[in-house]
Amino acid sequence: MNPGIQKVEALDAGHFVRVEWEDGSESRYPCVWLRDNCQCPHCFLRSARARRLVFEDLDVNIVVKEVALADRKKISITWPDEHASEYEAEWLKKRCFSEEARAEMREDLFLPERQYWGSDLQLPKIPFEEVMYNDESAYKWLCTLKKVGIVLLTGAAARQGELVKLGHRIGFLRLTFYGPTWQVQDKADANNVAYTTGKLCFHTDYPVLQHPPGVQLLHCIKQTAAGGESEVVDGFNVSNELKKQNPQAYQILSSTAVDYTDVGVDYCDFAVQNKQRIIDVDSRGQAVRINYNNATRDTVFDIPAEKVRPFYTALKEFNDLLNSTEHKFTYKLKPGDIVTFDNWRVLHGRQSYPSGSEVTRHLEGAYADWDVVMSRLRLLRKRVLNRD
Ligand code: OGA
Ligand code: NM2
Ligand code: ZN
Ligand code: ZN
Repeated sequence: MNPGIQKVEALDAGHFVRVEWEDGSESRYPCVWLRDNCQCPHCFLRSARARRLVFEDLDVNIVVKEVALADRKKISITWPDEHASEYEAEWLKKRCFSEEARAEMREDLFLPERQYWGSDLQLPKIPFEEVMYNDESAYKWLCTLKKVGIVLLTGAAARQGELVKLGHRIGFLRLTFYGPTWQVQDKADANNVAYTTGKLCFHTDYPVLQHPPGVQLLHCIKQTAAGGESEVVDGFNVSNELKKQNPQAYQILSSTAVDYTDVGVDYCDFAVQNKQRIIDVDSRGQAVRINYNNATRDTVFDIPAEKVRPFYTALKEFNDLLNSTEHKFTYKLKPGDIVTFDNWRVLHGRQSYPSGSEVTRHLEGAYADWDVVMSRLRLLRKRVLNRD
């Protein structure tokens, strides 16, 4: 685990430091980076684990004056102005610039692994109580949420307030115009189609926000006897499929900015507008976020008229794939169930159910941001695996 250093030397007229490890492998560190990341109390504030050095004071052409092996666990550098820096072997090893080392660090920090699924989904389930009181279970919950995109927590009380508790377990919930938590039930003069008894076709929540909520929590408090089934589909899996089957449709959906609108009153009054691509892709063309809610897609559509029908054709292709029996997974929430899912990846829907004078179905919902969820995941991992 703890690597030792065999040899250290300056290379390239002092612009690089080469470290030779005890196992014979080597790492090369650019000197500007080494100077920038000096860990001495003058350059680095330990209590904040942050850089004190201001960029104005960094010479981007700096070279080492002297580099030496302090012992097998540490190197020391003297800079031209006599400033002295020390770097520990383990610290250096983690920050090696090789392709493999960077990939390893990336995986460690961001857990990018995805497990794609379709109608064959084995819906992961964990008891709510375990997640609340056991760190290993909470860690498992968040890892699965990241990798698979959906986890069902079972056995919560069938009353309001459980999501607030879950929010405290993570850190905090995301406040939106619909309130800190919100009640999904049939409402008179509903300010959102979710608050009716109607069918909701596959959607992600809140694409009208510039930064849509990363994680959604839906707690079933009351469930109707007839109808009201839930549906989910892996949006990243379907996007990959669309890219293969219909690259032109994929191109259109990953490049067209769609207008979204949401106007009304709830937590406070609101008039929200935004533009989102339905399939958001990264620089390598991989889908990283689905932004699709047919209900809040604006009547305003800011694209040239001749591009409109091709857009609808592309969206129809995507929507058909979402609904294909091999991709979608259907289940029905029971009182006490809390479904937690990646709202950037998993599209969800519900079947309609009969309306009546009484409330026959009630879910409490809430959102969390991925920043908060991933932060908790890293801290739980540290505690559970006893690392760092
Ligand atoms: C929602 C929603 C699902 C359901 O409120 O956004 O998708 O089962 N609800 O009612
Ligand atoms: N609710 C469920 O995009 C949306 O309007 C999603 C949000 C009302 C909080 C629905
Ligand atoms: Zn320093
Ligand atoms: Zn929804």
